[in-house]
Amino acid sequence: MTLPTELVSQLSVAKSLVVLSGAGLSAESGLATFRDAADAHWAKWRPEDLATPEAFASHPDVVWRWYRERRQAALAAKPNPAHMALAELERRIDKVTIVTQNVDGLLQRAGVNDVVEFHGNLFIDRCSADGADLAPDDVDMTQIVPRCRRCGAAVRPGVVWFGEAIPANCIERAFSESSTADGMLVVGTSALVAPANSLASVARDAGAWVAEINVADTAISGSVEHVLRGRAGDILPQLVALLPQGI
Ligand code: BV8
Repeated sequence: MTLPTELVSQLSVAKSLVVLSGAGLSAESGLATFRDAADAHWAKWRPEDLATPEAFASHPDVVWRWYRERRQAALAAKPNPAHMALAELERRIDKVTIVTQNVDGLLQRAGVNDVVEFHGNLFIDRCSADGADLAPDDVDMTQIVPRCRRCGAAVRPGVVWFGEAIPANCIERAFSESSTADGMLVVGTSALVAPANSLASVARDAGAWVAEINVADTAISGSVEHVLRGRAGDILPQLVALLPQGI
């Protein structure tokens, strides 16, 4: 697709950029999204059946089957050209804050150094009793519901479930960087989950330009400056390639 020359100019002179990403960023790595396809997670299950503390309390084995499946899929997946392009942007622009709703770790594997994991990380094992993140030696993975070797409590994945608070440091960084950035790229998110879905309006209200990269319309398409309709793995590398050398 032909990218707007204004966006290329804005990105070329940006001193600070925020990227908000969602499951669509990892779709080309083969990882299922949540809401936008026939094989999406929430097409098969209801969020409240799997991604809530109540679900974990009532059927931790079902929840863990889902997270073990997702851990395996994420480990087998590879960063795609969109992840690599974001790592290149981080190298080229003075200040880049990548806020992701994804929990798959693919941005870090693509070489991105500073990732704000707004919804946590799939690979963290957390004691459900005291909330401590556990080292592998402290986790008994032999049962479908892993146990904390220190206290025997059930172990949970270190992700943020519906009804749980976003980690305070992630909230603080994401909102403060969004309110001061020159621009924001919103990549591969349906923008349906709060409070992540308010970051684009925070940036826009503070005077930043906002560009959305998505294969389909979303809840925020009507309120961003640039709508780039296409796959992240195609558009992001193209955008990076158009930046002048030396930035
Ligand atoms: C909180 C767990 C308060 C981790 C997830 C009623 C109205 C409004 C809000 C609420 C409400 N009731 C409750 C709420 C709040 C709730 C919420 O927003 N609910 C929604 C569903 C209505 N939010 C919360 O509960 C949050 N916490 O508010 O706390 C609080 C404060 C203090 C104290 C206590 C509590 C917590 C939200 C986190 C929930 N956890 N997942 C995991 O297992 O992964 S959310 C889940 O959705 C994932 O994390 C995912 O990242 C996130 C967002 O989805 P997307 O990433 O956007 O994925 P989706 O499939 O939807 O879209 C994919 C997009 O990609 C599509 O647009 C598609 O077109 C596009 N695409 C596809 N392929 C490509 C592509 N784009 C580009 N290229 C491609 N190739």
